[in-house]
Amino acid sequence: MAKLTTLEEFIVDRQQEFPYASGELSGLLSSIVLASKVVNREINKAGLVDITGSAGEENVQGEEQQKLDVYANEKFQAALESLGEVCGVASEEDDDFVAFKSKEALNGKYVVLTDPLDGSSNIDVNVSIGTIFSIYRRQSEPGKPAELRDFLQKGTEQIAAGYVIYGSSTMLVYSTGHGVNGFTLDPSLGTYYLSHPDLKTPSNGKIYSINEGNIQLCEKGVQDYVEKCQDEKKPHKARYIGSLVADFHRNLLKGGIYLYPATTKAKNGKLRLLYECNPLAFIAEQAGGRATDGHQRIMEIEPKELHQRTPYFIGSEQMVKDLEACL
Ligand code: AHM
Ligand code: MG
Repeated sequence: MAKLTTLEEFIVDRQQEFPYASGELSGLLSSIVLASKVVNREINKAGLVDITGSAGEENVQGEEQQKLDVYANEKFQAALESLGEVCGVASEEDDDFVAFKSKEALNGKYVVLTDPLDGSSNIDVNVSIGTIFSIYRRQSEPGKPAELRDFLQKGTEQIAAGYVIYGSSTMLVYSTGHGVNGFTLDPSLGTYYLSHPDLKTPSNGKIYSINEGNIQLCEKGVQDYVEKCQDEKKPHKARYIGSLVADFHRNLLKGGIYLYPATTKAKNGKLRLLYECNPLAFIAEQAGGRATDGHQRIMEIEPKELHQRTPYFIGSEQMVKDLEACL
C-alpha cells in the first residue's frame, strides 16, 4: 500500500512555495485545521446533544444565528488568536473585525477572513455545511492593532484560501497559489490525509446550481442562460443544495456552474465578497475554473466594506464564459 501523506507532512514538504517565513504558513494552517476538527466533532454530535437550534441572536446580515455558528466562530477566533501570527480576524458572524490585543498578535503579519459555518440553516436537517477561510498579509504597521484596510484587500492579494466541508466525510481543501490540494479527515485518528492532490476542475460541465425559485426575479441574461441549461436536446443536471461549500465542492470535482445572481429583491445578490466569494474564487482559479460577478473578475473587485455582497457566478471556465455571454 502506498504511504499516505498527512496534511502536516504535506505542508512541510511544500513550505518553499510560501513566499514568507517558513513555519508561519504551517502555524496558520495548523490553527485552522485544529479548529476545524473541534467544529467537526461538535457538528457530528449536533443530532445528539441540544446544541442545534437558534441562539436567539441575529447576525449583522439580519439572519438568525444557529448555536453552532457562534461556537464555530469562537473556536476559529480562539485558535487564531493563540497562534500569534495573526493580528486580527473578520468573520461573517461579527459586525466588525476583531483586532487581537496580545503582544505576539500585535506583531502578527497576517489577517484571516472567515465564514466559520456557512450554510448553517442546514444543520438541523443533516445536510453538509462548511467553513471558508482566506489569509492576507496585513497592510498596517506591525506592533499596532489591525486596521480596517488590512481586511479590505482585493481577492488577488490572498496568500492562501480554502474551505472545510463537513459532509459524508470531512475534507479540507486549500491553496497557497500553487494549485489546489484536498485532504480527507480520518475521524478515528483525527488526521487529515492527502486524498485529492493537485485538483483540477473540468473546463466544461453538465451541472448548474441556482436557486430557481428566484428565477423570475433575475435579470434576463441569467434567465436565458438557465433556459439554455434546460435545452431539451441536451439538458444539464440541476443540483442545488443551498449550502455554498457543498455546491461549490461538487461542481469543482464534477464540472459545473454555481450562480447566485442579483435579484429584484437583493440587488447585489446574497453572498459576501470577502468571506465567501473571494476565497472560493481563489480555489476555483487555481483549479482552472473562473469566477465573476457577471462583468468583472471577482478577485479584482475593490472591497468597500466588510460585509459587501456581490452577484456570483463560479465554476467551470467554459460554463462561466457562456453565462457571461448571455449577460
Ligand atoms: P449563510 O452564510 O447565512 O449560511 O448563507 C449563505 C448560504 C450559502 O451557503 C448558500 O449557497 C446560500 O446561502 C443559499 O441561499 P438561498 O437559500 O437564497 O438559495
Ligand atoms: Mg455564509
